[in-house]
Formats: sequence, structure tokens, C-alpha cells
Amino acid sequence: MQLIGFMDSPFVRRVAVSARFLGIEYTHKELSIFSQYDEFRQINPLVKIPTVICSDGRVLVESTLIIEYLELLSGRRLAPDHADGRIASLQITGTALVAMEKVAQLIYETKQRPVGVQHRPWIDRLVQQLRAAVDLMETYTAEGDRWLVDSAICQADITTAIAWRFVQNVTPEKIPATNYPKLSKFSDRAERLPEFIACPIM
Ligand SMILES: N[C@@H](CCC(=O)N[C@@H](CS)C(=O)NCC(=O)O)C(=O)O
Repeated sequence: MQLIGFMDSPFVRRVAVSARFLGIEYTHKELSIFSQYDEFRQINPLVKIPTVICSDGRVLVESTLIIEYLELLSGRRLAPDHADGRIASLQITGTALVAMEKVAQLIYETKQRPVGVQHRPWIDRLVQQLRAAVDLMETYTAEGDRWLVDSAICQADITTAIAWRFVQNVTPEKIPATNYPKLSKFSDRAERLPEFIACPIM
């Protein structure tokens, strides 16, 4: 299996880190959806990262679906085994995915769109949504050594830690780490795990 995309995309990174937790081997190809657009189109005309090329040549997109594929391959799930925990994990993971998406949309609006045609009310709305997501992530984060849902790490932890690192990498001035002490501590703990260290953001 080959994973395509730079690790500065949190969607790529959550796939890579999940693969490591599941013990799935993969090769990694760094290809830019912007500066290498034409080359990317030859591999996947959808030009989306993460892109995964399965060993039989089938092409997958969408990080959540790719993780489902990885779980299928490994016969394991990065999810609690009880329904209540599963629902909690879905809720927390979804919130972290929104944080990632809002930062990505801010990048498109402020880096891809020329300054003169950027729409300030849209940017303000994105920042408000981003803050709402990160505020919720902070409330989901408990003090202490427990992971977010259970004693075992699950997708909620992986996606929350990766979303937080992405937010801090791109827009720390809008989301100061000092306002989110529990998330900062949680992120430090996750980022020290070998599965995260093996997938550095750049
Ligand atoms: N929902 C998707 C989001 C992936 C995504 O938005 N990737 C961005 C880069 S971070 C991308 O491919 N952007 C190019 C585009 O949408 O045209 C997932 O979970 O994989």
C-alpha cells in the first residue's frame, strides 16, 4: 500500500499514524496537490490527499474511509469495544475533523485566493467555527493519564492530537496554546508516542 501526501496535512497524518497503530506497512510518497498538480492528476484525477493506492491498484480517498480500510486489513479497530465509548469516540473525532477542515478552509481562503477578493465575513465565520471546535476539544480532554474515552488509545485521541498540532502549526495566533492547557498537555503526551514520532508533521 502506498500513502500519498505531505504530513503537514492532518488528514494524511491521521492515516499514517493510524496505520502504525494497526501495524500496517506502507510506503509514503510526498507529492503536492498544488505545486505538483499535473503529476498528481496522473496518479489520481481527484487530486486529493490523502490518496492511498492499494496493493491491487485500487485508489482510495477520504481519511476516515481509508482508516476503515486499514482496520479491515488489520482485523482490529481503533475504537472502544462498547457502544457508549464508540459514540463518544465518534463525537470527539468528528469535532477534531471539523477543526482540521476549518483550518484547511482558512488556508484556501487566505493563501489560494488573491488578497483583493478574500471575503472577510467568510474568514470570520471560519475562525468562529474553528474556535468552537477547539473549545469543545478542550472540554473533551480530561486531566490525568487517561486517554479521551478509555484506558486504551483510540481514533478520538489520534485525531484530536493531530488536529491540535495542525492548528498550532498553521494558526497559533488565532488559537493560543495557553488558552487550552488540557489539550496542550494531552498533545505533548500523544506526540511522544513512537507512532506519532514516526510521522513528523514536516
Ligand atoms: N475529508 C477529507 C479531507 C481531505 C482534504 O481536505 N485534503 C486537502 C488537503 S489538507 C485536499 O486534498 N485539498 C485539495 C482539494 O480539496 O482540492 C479527508 O478526511 O480525507
